[in-house]
Amino acid sequence: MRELNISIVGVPLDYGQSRRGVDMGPSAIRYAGAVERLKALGHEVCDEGDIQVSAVEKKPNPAERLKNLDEVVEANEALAQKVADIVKAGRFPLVLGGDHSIAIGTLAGLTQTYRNLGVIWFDAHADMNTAETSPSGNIHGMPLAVSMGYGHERLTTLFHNGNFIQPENLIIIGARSVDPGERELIQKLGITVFTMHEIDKYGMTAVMEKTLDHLKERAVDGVHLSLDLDGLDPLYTPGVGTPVDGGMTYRESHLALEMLQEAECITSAEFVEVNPILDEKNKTADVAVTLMGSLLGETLI
Ligand code: Z70
Ligand code: MN
Ligand code: MN
Ligand code: MN
Repeated sequence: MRELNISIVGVPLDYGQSRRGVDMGPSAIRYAGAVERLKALGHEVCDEGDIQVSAVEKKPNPAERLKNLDEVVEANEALAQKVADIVKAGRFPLVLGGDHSIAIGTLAGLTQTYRNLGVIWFDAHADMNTAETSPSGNIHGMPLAVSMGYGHERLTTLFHNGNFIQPENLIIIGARSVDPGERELIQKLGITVFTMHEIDKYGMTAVMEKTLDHLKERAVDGVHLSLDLDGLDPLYTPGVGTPVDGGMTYRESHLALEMLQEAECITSAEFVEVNPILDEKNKTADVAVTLMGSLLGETLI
């Protein structure tokens, strides 16, 4: 097993969507024992605390197409800088959300070093809307489009060197709720998506083998795992803002992350959308921490 120097960064941001509470995700994940679990595996772990998020609770402005754009941009700029510094220090960034809009900052930070980054996106959703296609105005439904250069200028310019994620380097796993505009962009860019259909049909083992083969062919210089807890079935992770039935099981998701561990390819990760207010006894944060264990070296024997 690789022994890593891990830097944990919390992002208590809930402005990328409409339900409050996901800002408490980083606390819930820490409470579930993330640091202790990773240390027990032999990693050196530094909890670098939280990115500061504006605490102003303003009234929603219906004229605003993208909800809380200022707050989301501000937090993501700080996060991008932090992640870039962690990578430059030779450490492994482990980001705790917060809603999925924080992937904009994480990826903007990573791409300051990685020139051909691979991205594995576990999610019930495609998160590939733009301001024009979004049915909700929620920025957490947009980070993948932004990371490839599509979307509001204030979000895409976070990637200030223009080093966007290549569509060929992106793999979505677990999708089952995709909007019409997202489907169009997926087809236009030829994104690899393993929906629940492919997982059911081929099995998770084959899906992960295809994922790993694909990234190898692309000769990526790093692989980021972005894991939205709503990718799992709400039976296992009820504490998410947008639960969608028919998701990955506990066992499938653990198997997937164990296969990533065996391949020793992951260079950064984030766990997002844990909402303790909607959860049952911190179950979703507990699952997030057991998944971190599988990703970062735990074996059954
Ligand atoms: C929808 C939108 C979304 C997460 C919901 C939902 C997006 N496609 N993402 N929950 N994590 O509003 O854009
Ligand atoms: Mn809040
Ligand atoms: Mn998501
Ligand atoms: Mn989602």
